[in-house]
Amino acid sequence: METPKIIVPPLLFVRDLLLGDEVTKSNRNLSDLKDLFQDVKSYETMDPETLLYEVYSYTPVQNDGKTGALNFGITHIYPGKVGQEYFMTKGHFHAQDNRAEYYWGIEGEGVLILMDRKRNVWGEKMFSGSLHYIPGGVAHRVANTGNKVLSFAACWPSDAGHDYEEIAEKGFSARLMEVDGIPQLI
Ligand code: PAN
Ligand code: ZN
Repeated sequence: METPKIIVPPLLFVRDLLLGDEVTKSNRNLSDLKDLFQDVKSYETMDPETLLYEVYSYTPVQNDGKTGALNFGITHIYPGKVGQEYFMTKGHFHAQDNRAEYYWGIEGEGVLILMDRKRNVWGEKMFSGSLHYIPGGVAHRVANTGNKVLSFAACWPSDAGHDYEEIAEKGFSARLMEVDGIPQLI
């Protein structure tokens, strides 16, 4: 047996930041969500380089068919709208349909938009401390309904994979729009 040691973990989760040498970051601009917003005229008046969200991820095991590992990520969605539709993530099903996920709110305000395979849609409010269990077979997208950054964390199986195609083709069957100042799924 080796001498037992106590180490500083290689990952830090401080407020809305995920820090560590193996943390990767990806950005999504307005141009990455082309055709996902309803109001095409408003979309075309906006700078395609507008930053919508950034994702910090820790993926200790790559998706090489191994099961049992977990990924962790933090997403920051900036406030804003395209027409009356709130800035949101692309949204996806998991490629392995029975893989579930947890999301939890860190700061800011938003709505987690969920859609099952029968295209039934529902939403859950997100705020600091909200915890969301996303079952397998349920597509998930988050919209920022506030006027500051919405941050949330996520934990999902490393072999879940992301299937963006169905959402790119058919979208969700409801959109989160501001109507008379109130977020509504329509
Ligand atoms: C999250 C999402 C992240 C960005 O880590 O990937 O919030 O959303 P999109 O992937 O829909 O652009 C997750 O759900 N992982 O499975
Ligand atoms: Zn997911």
